[in-house]
Amino acid sequence: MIEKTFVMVKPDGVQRSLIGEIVGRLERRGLKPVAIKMYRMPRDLAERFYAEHKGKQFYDGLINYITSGPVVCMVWEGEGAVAAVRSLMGKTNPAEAAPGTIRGDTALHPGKNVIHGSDAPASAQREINLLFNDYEVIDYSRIDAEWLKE
Ligand code: D4T
Repeated sequence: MIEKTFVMVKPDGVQRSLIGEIVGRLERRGLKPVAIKMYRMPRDLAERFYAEHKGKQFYDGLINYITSGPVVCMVWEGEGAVAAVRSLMGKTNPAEAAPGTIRGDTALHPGKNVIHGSDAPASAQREINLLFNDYEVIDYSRIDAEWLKE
């Protein structure tokens, strides 16, 4: 099924010049970008974004980190896009992420793990709605569409 998923290059990814690397890997997989913007997350939005983690031991650090600098917010579309991005990202703890994954190749610590990607279609929709207006998510077809499906 064609899905949309929310992807964010976190502040460490921006500071470490990994935006191009990450966008390149998603493009190469065959996913299509339908929204991209650089953004500085205000604290109240970060708290809504990570509401499910409130009360956990890493929560305060997580909110400080995600608001500490610009992030790149994106929506990517494609067949099974949610799972495709999760597999490209690798495990949350980069120490356990497989080599070849974004985290496995670029990160060392779960508190600085470079990228976020939605974990299910429902959370993707929630996150897209938090970060984008309808008119910022573009509906278009790309010339390679026929070559990405059977
Ligand atoms: P995100 O949501 O950032 O894509 O990460 P994941 O989906 O892979 O992981 P998550 O929701 O379980 O965790 C959210 C966020 O919290 C940070 N974190 C997590 C941390 O700093 N220490 C920890 O022990 C855990 C579990 C990393 C990602």
